[in-house]
Amino acid sequence: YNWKFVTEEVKGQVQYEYAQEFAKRMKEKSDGNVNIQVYEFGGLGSEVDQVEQLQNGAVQMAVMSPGFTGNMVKEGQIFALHFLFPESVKTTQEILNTSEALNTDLRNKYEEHSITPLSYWTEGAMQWTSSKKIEKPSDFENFKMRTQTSPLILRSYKAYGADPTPMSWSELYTALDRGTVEGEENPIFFIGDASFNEVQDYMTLSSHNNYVAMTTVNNDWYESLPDDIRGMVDDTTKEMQDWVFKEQKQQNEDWLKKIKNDKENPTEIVELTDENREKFKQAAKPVRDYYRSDVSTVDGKILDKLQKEIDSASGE
Ligand code: 6CS
Repeated sequence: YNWKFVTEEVKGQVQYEYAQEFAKRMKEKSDGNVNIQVYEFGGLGSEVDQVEQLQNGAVQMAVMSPGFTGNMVKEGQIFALHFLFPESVKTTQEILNTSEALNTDLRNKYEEHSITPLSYWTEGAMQWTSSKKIEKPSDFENFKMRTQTSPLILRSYKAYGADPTPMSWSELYTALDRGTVEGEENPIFFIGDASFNEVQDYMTLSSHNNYVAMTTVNNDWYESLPDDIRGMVDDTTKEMQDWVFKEQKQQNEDWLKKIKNDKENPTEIVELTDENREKFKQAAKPVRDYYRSDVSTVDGKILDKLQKEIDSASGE
């Protein structure tokens, strides 16, 4: 077997390292019969192009961010809602592992488009970087924010008064440098590894959302695999949940230190006060109603179910 596995990140970054480890484990399990070629981001086009390549079977496997599928799988925009998942990355990962709303209901929605999400995992809490200080919602007034392409992500920033622009991350460093956009959101490891801190002055430790990625496969291809091989894929996907949790944790911790100690490109770290965090939460709430009324195609049932799962996991 020769499979192609595409990621949205480059060597050293979490998604790429995940795919390499996945490939290594599959090769071992299959006594060398499964060879997975892992592709770094860039060679096969934009993140949105990669979604199409998985759908048409040009690649069999992909790490995909729901932030790039929102125009198609509307329900997947659940991950665009700020302050929905708990602040604890660990609890968030546990919910992603066990949630029926995501692993059954949302999976079905993706399968209607030939995409099977085998797992959901976090790459860490997201933070804001910016060229001016962001510490309360009004600081976002007319702020030019780069986002991924899902409309609900844009809406989340409009709720703070910002002026969001969707863009591939391949164009982001230059856009920040030139001031085409003034800020962006990402987990800390990504901010550091993509050097966004070089062209930004502030990093607000907002943890307003967790970055979620999916391990996806082309549905027809996956269904046509022999049972034993498909079983190996499923087992490996399960094992990798712990592996990737540790990987993102380590990378995010290391990069926070590096960014703090970078004398050449100093970044002011901004902490949110409880009061301002509450203001952001209040401003983000109407976006949840909007998801229920206008985005969701099943009357918000997936969100309702997920909300219950989140409440019980966070002990509420
Ligand atoms: O900001 C982005 O679009 C990119 N961020 C991460 C953490 N992974 C890939 C994605 O395309």
